[in-house]
Amino acid sequence: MRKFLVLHGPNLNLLGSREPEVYGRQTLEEIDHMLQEWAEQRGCRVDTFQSNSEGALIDRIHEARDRYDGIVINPGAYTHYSIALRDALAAVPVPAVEVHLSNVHAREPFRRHSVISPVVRGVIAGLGPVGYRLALEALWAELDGGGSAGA
Ligand code: CA2
Repeated sequence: MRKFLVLHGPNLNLLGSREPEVYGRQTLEEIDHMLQEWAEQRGCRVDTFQSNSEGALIDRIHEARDRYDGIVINPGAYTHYSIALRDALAAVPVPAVEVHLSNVHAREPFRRHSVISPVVRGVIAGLGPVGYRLALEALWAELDGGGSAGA
């Protein structure tokens, strides 16, 4: 059975409670539920994990080696500066997709730069919660031999 790991970074546990104009009204629990429904339809497993701690996210990435077929990660604000998270993703040979709920390119200039993007298969930003599902679909297609546009 195919297995995917979805990682949610810092502050994403607050979803639904504040800044709905930026991040929407869905709670993280509702997003995770939507991903479980996707997993049921596909007959695969999706494990979800949220942490406000860089180290906890890195530990889960390390543990993903040989355990998961793909990783979907919204690194939250770590996107913009965590070399440690980037190194973990680069070190583990599991394909990963970076997801952002908001369109980071239409916001403050500091959000336009991601230190994570160079080490993942692709990036989805600005499409809200559906971005997570699209990321899983992309990883699924790659496992089916769909390949990716990158090198
Ligand atoms: O758009 C995204 O998904 C982000 O990764 C979200 C991060 C932000 O730092 C990135 O630049 C873009 C922040 C997540 C904070 O989530 C909140 C949710 C509700 C209320 C307050 C914060």
